[in-house]
Amino acid sequence: MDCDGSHADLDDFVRLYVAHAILRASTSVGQRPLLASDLQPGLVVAVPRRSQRCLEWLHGPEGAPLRGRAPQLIGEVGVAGACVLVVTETSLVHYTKKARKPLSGCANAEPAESTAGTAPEQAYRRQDVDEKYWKRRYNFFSRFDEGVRMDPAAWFEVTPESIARHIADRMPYDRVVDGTCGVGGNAIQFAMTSRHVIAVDTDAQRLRDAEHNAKIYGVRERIDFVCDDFAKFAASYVGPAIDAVFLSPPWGGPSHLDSEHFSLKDVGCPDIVHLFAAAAAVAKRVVLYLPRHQDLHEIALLARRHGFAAVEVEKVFFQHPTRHLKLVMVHFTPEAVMANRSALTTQKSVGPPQRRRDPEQLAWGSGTNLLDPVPLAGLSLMHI
Ligand code: MGP
Repeated sequence: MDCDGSHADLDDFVRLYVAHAILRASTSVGQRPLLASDLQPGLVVAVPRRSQRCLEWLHGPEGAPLRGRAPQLIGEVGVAGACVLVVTETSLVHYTKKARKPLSGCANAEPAESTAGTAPEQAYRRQDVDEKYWKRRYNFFSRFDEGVRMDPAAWFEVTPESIARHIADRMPYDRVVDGTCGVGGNAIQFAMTSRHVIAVDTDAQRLRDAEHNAKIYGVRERIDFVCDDFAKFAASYVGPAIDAVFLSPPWGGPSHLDSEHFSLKDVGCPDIVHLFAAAAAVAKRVVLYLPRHQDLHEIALLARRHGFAAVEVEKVFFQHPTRHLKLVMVHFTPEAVMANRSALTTQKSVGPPQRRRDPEQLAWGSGTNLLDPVPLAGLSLMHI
């Protein structure tokens, strides 16, 4: 299988192995959400069933799932195609505490203007910030005390530095776009491993905060900040090829955990499906940062809609205070079909950034092609 985004061989594989699963799924009654917490590392074939209304929402009223084929409708319910989910687990042991001294590898770090935000409206009063998040401030930014700027949403939205580092380690490409930059937690780490980062956000103030934070980390010059809606940015993009797009959209705040599962439809603005479509149109790799209780059937639908026959669902765990699933990352990449048998479960220690990392050292190990499959570890609806 080549990695040019065409999944013809894998399509055959999927058809061969799951045709009867689709048949059985189409006749089974109802379907529970498919949650990462129910899945062990390995291969899972997701065969989602959805109502016509839901399929239209995901695919548009004309409906074009499965590359031009209409969903098989059984009454009002359609089987919208199968997708291989390569389930991996990463356990992060993170030592992102207060950084002790300036980064040794970032001699060009520009002095940030001052401490904790400088402008009076940016200065934090500890009592204004939820205690739970305040305690985690060095987890969010190990250099917090050097003047890192946050805003009210950033306290619950920003990607903790250890996770942002891990994501960047996995995406050491020439040109990476962070389509939902916020105050820069991810963009800064991408700039440590990629040659060029484009950080997009609709909020000009958040971008200014991100730029300020990037100066603290000494990576300002490797990031272009663009104030725009990501979908518009992607539609009009004319620059050099983008290797990967990272999207960490809003999930609706901390209350997203109140519901049993998270649907991409739970957030009206921005429309996550729309953002994803824009990203998939401009890059062959898209990585989505999603809540731990995301319904993965929707991910299967999205993948099939955009021609990805396989995606990697990475369950990210924190080890402290007890091991718990923090979130899921979904890698829609041609490399997702390359399952490295020995790396489905990874434990990784992540400390504060020392220096810009060498992209050559970071390429994610490629492994066994799914066309030489390992025994299937599980299935959303039934074992095959
Ligand atoms: P969480 O799911 O709200 O759990 O956030 P919490 O309370 O940190 O869980 P605990 O059990 O570990 O205490 C987990 C991580 O998800 C956060 O650190 C953020 O990086 C990210 N996150 C949380 N929210 C609410 C959002 C969001 O709305 N958008 C994005 N992009 N990320 C979020």
